[in-house]
Amino acid sequence: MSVLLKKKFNLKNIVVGLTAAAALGLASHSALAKDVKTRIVRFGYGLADDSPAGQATRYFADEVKRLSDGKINVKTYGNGALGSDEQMQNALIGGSQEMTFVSTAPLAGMVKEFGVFDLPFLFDNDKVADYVLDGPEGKKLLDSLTGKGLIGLVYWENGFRNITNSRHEISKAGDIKGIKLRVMQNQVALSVFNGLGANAIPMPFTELFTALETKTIDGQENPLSTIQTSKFYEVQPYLTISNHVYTPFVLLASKKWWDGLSGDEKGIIQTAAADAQQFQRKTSRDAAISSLAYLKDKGLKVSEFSTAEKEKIRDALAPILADLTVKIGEPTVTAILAEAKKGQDQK
Ligand code: TK8
Repeated sequence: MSVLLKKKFNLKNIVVGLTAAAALGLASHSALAKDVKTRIVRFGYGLADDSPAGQATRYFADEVKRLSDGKINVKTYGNGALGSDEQMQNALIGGSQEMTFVSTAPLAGMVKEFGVFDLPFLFDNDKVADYVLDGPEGKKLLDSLTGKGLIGLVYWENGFRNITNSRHEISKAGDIKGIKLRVMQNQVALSVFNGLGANAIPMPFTELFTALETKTIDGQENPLSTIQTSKFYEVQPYLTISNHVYTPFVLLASKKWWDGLSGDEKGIIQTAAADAQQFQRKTSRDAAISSLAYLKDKGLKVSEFSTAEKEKIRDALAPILADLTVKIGEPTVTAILAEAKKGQDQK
């Protein structure tokens, strides 16, 4: 072999070696994993393990493990094993749990402005939701949690909500009248559904399946993937595609815990959180489609609110909107609506 050929050969080897290292993420994590201790992170959540957000939690855990050279071990506990959203929020504040994702609705008990997301028909589609949440107003809300002992890392997606019940078909806004409907625990959700004539009952998600099964309540509302993975379809024969509210999830860390992390460790958690956000949103959106097919296949009677019925809902809520705006905080409602409008105009 000539010297020239030999050189080429060696160079090729080096290039192959470097590519392999990059593919394994070696280049990136050695840079990130400078000041990293061996740690266990307890990550609890309310949904089922196979829900899109449950899958994303394991994706997040794997990313953290990879970026920390196996030093940070995120242990995941699904199905509300560590408690309801509210209980976990409090556990994070107290420092007895490190991480969770919760719906924005129960966060409104702490920062009332999060109630804005329980206003019906705020976002027209998921692109608008992403635009608003990832923009300055979404960030402002996340930052408002710091003073309460929580670090709001990023938004994940719970999704557009749809109504199920065991009483009768709901195809018109008026059909909601008298339905004992479980709602998420805040004033806005409660007022909205009572405003539509339901008998709204606030209840933690962890108690929901049993309450539906025993017919303590008639119905509930959640994204299709939750109706599938939390098995509500087993006890709820009627489904209404209403898409009335888009609920975000907030990926949270305990501030008590966070303040004790090194900069490198915080960087690892933030990088993994952002990567998992991409995965989670895609998984959630794919699931919304596959879950509808699944639920139809299970024999649910599916109805849909027409545009005219959605208009009726808007009209029915008009008289309480001013009061709700005060409850949430007028500047936030105005700012989020303006952002949603901008997001809508963005092509
Ligand atoms: C899961 C809840 C759930 C939410 C609800 O813990 O409470 O209905 O939609 O996803 O956060």
